[in-house]
Amino acid sequence: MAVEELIGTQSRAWGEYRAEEWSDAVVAAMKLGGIDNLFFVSGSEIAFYQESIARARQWGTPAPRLVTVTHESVALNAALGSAMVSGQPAASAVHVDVGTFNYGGALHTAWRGGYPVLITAGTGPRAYPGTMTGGRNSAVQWVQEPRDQGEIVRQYMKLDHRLEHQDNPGLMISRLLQVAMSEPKGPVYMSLPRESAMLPMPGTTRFPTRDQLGLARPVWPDPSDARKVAEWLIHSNNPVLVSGKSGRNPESVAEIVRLAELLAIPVSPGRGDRLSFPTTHPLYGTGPQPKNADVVIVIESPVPWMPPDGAPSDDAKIVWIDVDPVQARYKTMEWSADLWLAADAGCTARAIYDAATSMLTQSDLSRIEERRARLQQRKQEQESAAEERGQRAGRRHPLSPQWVAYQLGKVLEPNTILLDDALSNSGPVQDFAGRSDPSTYFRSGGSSGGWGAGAALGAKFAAPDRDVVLATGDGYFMFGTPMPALWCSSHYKMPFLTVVFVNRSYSTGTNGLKATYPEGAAMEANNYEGGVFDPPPDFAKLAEAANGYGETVREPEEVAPALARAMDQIHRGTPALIAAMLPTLVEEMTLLRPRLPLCLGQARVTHRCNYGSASPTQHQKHKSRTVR
Ligand SMILES: Cc1ncc(C[n+]2csc(CCOP(=O)(O)OP(=O)(O)O)c2C)c(N)n1
Ligand SMILES: [Mg+2]
Repeated sequence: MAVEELIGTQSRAWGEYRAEEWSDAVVAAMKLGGIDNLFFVSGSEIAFYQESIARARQWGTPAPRLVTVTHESVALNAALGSAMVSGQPAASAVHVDVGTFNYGGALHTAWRGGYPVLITAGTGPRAYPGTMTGGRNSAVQWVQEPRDQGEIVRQYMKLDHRLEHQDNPGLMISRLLQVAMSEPKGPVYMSLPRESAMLPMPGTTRFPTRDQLGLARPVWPDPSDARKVAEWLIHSNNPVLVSGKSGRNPESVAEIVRLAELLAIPVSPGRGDRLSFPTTHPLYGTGPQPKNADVVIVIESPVPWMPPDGAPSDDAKIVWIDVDPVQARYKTMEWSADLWLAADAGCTARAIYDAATSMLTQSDLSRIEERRARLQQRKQEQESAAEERGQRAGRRHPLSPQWVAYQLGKVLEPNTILLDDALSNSGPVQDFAGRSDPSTYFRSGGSSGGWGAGAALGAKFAAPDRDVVLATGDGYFMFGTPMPALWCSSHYKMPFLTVVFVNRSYSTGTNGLKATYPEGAAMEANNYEGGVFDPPPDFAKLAEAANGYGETVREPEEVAPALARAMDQIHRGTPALIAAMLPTLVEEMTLLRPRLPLCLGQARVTHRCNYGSASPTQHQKHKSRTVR
C-alpha cells in the first residue's frame, strides 16, 4: 500500500463552516464525523439541536437528521442499532440528568458491546436570569443541576466531557468521535450547557473533522508470532477457533473463513454477539469444545468457555487475539494463554494464513483433508437433525418455541438483519436462522434486557433497504419500552418485524430459581412468584396501539401464515409484531423434563443464556488452570 494511502491524502487544514451559534458547529461536526441520525428526546434546554438542525437544512450545510423519539432508552438503543449496522457512529440527545438516567441499561450495553456512539444530554441552565442567552428562566432549572452530570455515566464511557466556554465545540465533537471510533471502540458522553450551546459565533467556525484528526490503522501481529501460531495449528490434531464478536468488523469474516478453510479448523461460536463466521459453513459448530481441543484460538471472545469444567487442558496451546486481549474493561478475568496477540482479528487471520501457506507439507495437507471430510459429514448430520427437530416441533401442542424459530428462519432473506434477544430461545433462533453474510446477525453484546426494540429501530434507520427482524423474549421486550420504539418505527416508516416468544415468564425466576434452590421452599411449594407474569400483556394490541400491526398465534399451523402477513406489512411500511403464545417456562420444564435447558456450566448452553445462577457445587468444584 502506498504511503500516501496509509497516511491519507486529505488536507490537514481545518475546514471553515457556517455557524451563528456554537450548536451549529456541534451539529456540523457530528455529520462530518459520520453521524447521520441524532435520536432526540425533547427537553427545554436542548431546543438548540432543533434550531441548529433546522438552520442547517435552510443553509444546506451538514447536520444529522433529527429523529423524534419518545423514550431515552429507545433513543440510545436506536443509536446502538444504527452504529452496529452502519459501522459509523450514531448519536442521541436527551434532557439533563433525568434523561441521562432514563438511558438506563442501554449505557451498559453501549459499554459492554463496544458501540461507537456519541451520547449527549443538555445540562440545566445555571446562569443568573437575564445575564446570558440560554440562562435560567424557569423554576425547574434549580433542581436540574447535579454535582457532576458526567459522573452518572463515567464508568460506562471511554471519555466524557462537559462543553465549556474555552472549547472549540466542533473540535470537541470530532475528538470524542475519534476516541469512540478508535479500537477498542466504545461510547463517549458529552453534556452541553444551554448557555454554551447558544454562545454566538461570527458567522463561521473552524475545526478539524474526525477524519482529519484521523483513526489509527488496524494493528498486525508480529510475523514471528503469526508463524508460531501457524505451526501449532498445522501440527494440531484437534484445533478449534472460538469466535465471539470479531464480526463487528465485517471484513474480518472473510479472512477468518479463509484461514479456517486452509487448515480445516472448526469454529465454535463462543458467546457469538455478531456473525463472526457463517453459521451454515461446514466448519461452524462441528468441532470439539475447547476443553477437548489441543490448540484453541480465541478471537474477540471475552468468555470463550465456562471455567472450570469447560477450560482447555493444561497442555493445550491457547492463543488469544483481540485488540485488547487482556480485556482491561473487565475487572475479574482468570484466563491464561500461551500467546496474547494485541492485534486486529482480520489482519491476524491473514498473517497466520500467509505464514501457514509457506509451511504446509503434503502429509499435513492430507491429514487436514481427512479432518475436513469428517467435519463436513458432521455438519450434514447436524443439519438433518435440526430439520428433524424443527419438523417434530411443529407437531407439538401446545405451540413449541422451536417451531416458531423454525418458521422464522424460513422468512429470513440472506441479507435480512436479525436481532436476537430471544434469551432461552436464542439457541433455536440461531439453529434455524441460517445466517451466512456478515452483518446479518446481532446480539446486544451486554447483559441488559431492553436492547431489542430500540436497536431494531436504529438498524432499520441505518439500512432502510433491508428487512430487519427482532426475535425477543417477552420479558426483555418489555424492558425495552417497546411502545415508543414501535411508535417511532411507524412514524418514520422504518418498519421492523418483532417476534415475541410469549412464555409469560423469565428463565431467571423459573429455571434459574430451580437451579439455584433445587430443593428449597419455593420448589417444595411449586411457588414461582417473581418469575411468571401470566396472563401476559396483549403484545399484538400494544403494536396496534403504536400504529403498527399485531397478531397473536397459538397453534402451530397459524405461525407461517401470520409471519407471511407480518412480512407483507413491513414491506408496506408498517411495523409488525407476532406474539407467539407458548407454555410458561414452568410448564415447559414438565414438558421437556429429560432435557431441561439449565444454564449451568455447559458450553453449549452458556452462549444461550444471559444469566447465571448460584450453585454451591460450582464453587466447590473450582480449580484454576496452571499458569505457564
Ligand atoms: C434490565 C434487566 N433486568 C433484569 C435482567 C435479568 N434477566 C436476565 S435474563 C432474564 C429473563 C428474561 O426473560 P425473557 O425475555 O422473557 O426471556 P426468557 O427467559 O423467557 O427466555 C432476566 C429478567 C436483565 N438481564 N436485564
Ligand atoms: Mg419469557
